[in-house]
Parts: sequence; C-alpha cells; structure tokens
Amino acid sequence: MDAWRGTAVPSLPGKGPEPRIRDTASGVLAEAAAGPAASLYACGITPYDATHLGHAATYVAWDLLVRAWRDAGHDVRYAQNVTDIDDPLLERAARDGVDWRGLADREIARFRSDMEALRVIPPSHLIGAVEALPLIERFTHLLGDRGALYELDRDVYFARETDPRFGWVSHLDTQRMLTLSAERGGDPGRPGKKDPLDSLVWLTARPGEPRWPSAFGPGRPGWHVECAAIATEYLGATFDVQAGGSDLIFPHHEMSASHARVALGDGSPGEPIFARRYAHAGMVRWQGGKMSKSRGNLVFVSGLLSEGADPMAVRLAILAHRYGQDWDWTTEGLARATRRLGAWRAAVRQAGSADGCATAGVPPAGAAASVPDVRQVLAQVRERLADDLDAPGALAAIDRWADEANRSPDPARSPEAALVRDTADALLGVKL
Ligand code: 5CA
Ligand code: ZN
Repeated sequence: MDAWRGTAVPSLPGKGPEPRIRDTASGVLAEAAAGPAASLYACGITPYDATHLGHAATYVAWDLLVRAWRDAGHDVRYAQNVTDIDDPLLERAARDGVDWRGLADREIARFRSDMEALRVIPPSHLIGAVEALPLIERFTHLLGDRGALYELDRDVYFARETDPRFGWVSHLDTQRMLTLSAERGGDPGRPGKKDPLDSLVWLTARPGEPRWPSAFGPGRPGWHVECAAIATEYLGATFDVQAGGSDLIFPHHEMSASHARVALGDGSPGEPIFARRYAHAGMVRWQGGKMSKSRGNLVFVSGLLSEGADPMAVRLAILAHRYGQDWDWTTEGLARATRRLGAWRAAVRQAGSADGCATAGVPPAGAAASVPDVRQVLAQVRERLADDLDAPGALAAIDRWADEANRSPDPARSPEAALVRDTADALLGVKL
C-alpha cells in the first residue's frame, strides 16, 4: 500500500558517526547496521483506532535511527507492516457496527497524515497483511516443509519445540512467557495444543469473519507469521534491526524471529537469521496507565493537531524523552516543548537565517564569540544520536546555542543559524 509523503532532508557538512543502539536480545550497546546498506523492520499499526502518542513516539524513535543512518552514509531499506486483519480490528468493527475494511482504511489514512505532520520519513515499503497474503502463504509452506506445523480443529499452529533457540530475544522464563502470551493475543490455555506457547499461523474461517482461500483452507493469517514473512520478503532472511514497542518483545518478536529461524535457517547454532539487533521503545503512559487502544486512555495525534498544537511541538515533546524508557505524556510536557520550539525559532530568526543556506558556507570557528561554535552543535547532536538515539542530549545541544543566540541577537550569525536550522531538520526532523 502507499506510504505517506516524505519531505526533503537537507544535507549537512561532513558525516555522522555510526549509530549504536541498545540491543534487547544481547543487552549490549551495539552498532545498529552491519554493512553499507542498513535495513530496518518496524512493526506497524493495527488500524482500529487513531494514532496515539505511544505509536507516534515509537515511529519517531525509529525515524531518528533512519536519519542517523543516512547521515552516517548508509543506504536505508525500511519496511513496515500494517496489521489490517486481526482480532482487535474485527472486534472493534463488530462493536461499532461498521465494516472492518472501511474502519482499517480510514485509520490507515489518518495514520499517514499524522506521520506526515510529524515529519516521519516514510518506509520504503508499507505492506498490509491482506496484500501480503500470497507471501505469508509461501512462508507458511516453508514452516510446513520443516515439519514445524500441526493442525488443531483445522487451525494451524507453529510448534515452538522445532526451534532450539526459542527464547533468544526475550530471555524470559516459561511462566512469564505464559502470562504474557495470554495477555497479548496468544491462547496458552487452549486444549489440544502440543505446547501452550505454540502460536497460530493460520486461523480457519470463523462464521461471519472475512476469509481468504489458501492451501490451509479458507481463513486468515496469524499475527507473528505476518511480520516474519513481510520482513524477510522485503529485507532478506537477515537484516539489521527489528523495532517495536516493548510490549512486542514477547510473544511477537520472539515468535516472528523463531518462525524465520525455522523457515529460513539451516539450523547451525550461531546462524544470524532474522534481525541482528532488536530495538524496543518504552511505553508512553497517560493518566497513570499505558496508553492503549484496549484500555481506551488515549491522546491522539490528530486530536492534538486539531486543537491547534504545532506538530513540531508534539515531536519535540516526544524527543524530550529517551526512547527506551517508559514515560508519561503530560500537557505540561507539550507546553514545555512549545516554549522550546518558540525559543529555537526565535534564535534562528534573530540570526536572520531565513534565506541562509548552511551548505553554502560553514562559518569559521569563533565567528560569533559568545555563541557555542556552531560546528560543535552539529557534532554534539550527531554524537548524542549515535549513542542509542539520545534525543534529550541532542535537544540540549541546540538549547545551549539558542539560549546564547537569543541573549545576544546578531544578524552576522546568519550562516550559523542556517546550519543549526538544517541540523534540527535533517537529524531531529524538527522544522524551524
Ligand atoms: N500491528 C502490531 C505490530 S505488528 C501492533 O502492535 N500494532 S499497534 O497499533 O498496537 O502498535 C503499533 C506500535 O506502537 C507497536 O510498535 C507498539 O509496540 C507501539 N505502541 C503501542 N502502544 C504504545 C504505547 N503506549 N507507548 C509506546 N509505544 C506503543
Ligand atoms: Zn509486527
């Protein structure tokens, strides 16, 4: 399906350092890309409700990675799915008495315009589960060829015992896996399964539910196989980073990786199949609980924008937090971000950069003695982002420059201001 529209990214002088991220599977801070082409699979939305701040925060985090990769000279290949068929979507459509496809299409359209407003660079491939059905079926056959599937009342399950490395992403004990599986779409209690943690790869058609023909009978795909099939189709059997919120670590990312290892691996112990690194964003809370569609405690991006919030302030409110930690969305946080945006814009304006062009001339060191050397600002932003996408550290570097520039306005700083403006735009996605 079509992604959203991107905007031009200004070029910056020089090149950024190699970005590192905290890899969930190994726990280490590791280079995110292994070669010249960097590849990212970010789990996409289930479009049954509008984009909330939690979704926005995860996609803004991966956007920082994309931007840092590009700045470090990588070609970026980025795939994202849209879970446009799954239980929650059907349940919501039934509750509201609307057609599930219409609901999905409306929310996908809203997601696109929210992402555009937040200046998130679009993925190279945005792939819906429904349009991916042929490749999901192909992938499911590979699991069958490896003897990893079994039937239960015409539903098809993946037998996790076929993967000796199951558990390698999340490192959880079985009891914890069982609890999370029950909370997050699994069915550990279903009688007849070989192992309670086995997951559905094909659900045979339920009365009244949408269905598609397949070699496994009419029905629809399971959730984890959707991402395993889409990611490996568009990025190859091995790619750099699998990304999502921390609520996806188990079972979703564990299961997708496990499916891919069994379907595509040769079984050798250290073989890198599926993602080399796993990046997980913390949960955004609102009024004391995780913002979630099922709990209904949501702040929508589209709602904030229609109330008049500047999308760049929303983006700055997100960037004020480290992506890996849980944090609370607050109206005060948005107010702070709005003030920061105003201060940055004033600093750039006072230095008269409106018509400036950063790449035309990098100012000589010390051109305006009281203001931090602007090349240092760029270097600091780059260095902070390369360190596990430390957005708050990057914002602080621009704050220091803006404070000084606002204290002592000087039109002679025009080229400097242009470089700061382009730095904020290219690396942080904030248009001043
Ligand atoms: N379609 C699946 C992934 S294949 C899904 O999880 N969809 S979702 O709409 O529920 O979530 C989309 C992304 O937002 C996921 O990465 C999820 O982890 C993340 N997310 C959901 N709620 C929050 C939250 N409160 N804070 C931060 N991220 C969140
Ligand atoms: Zn996914």
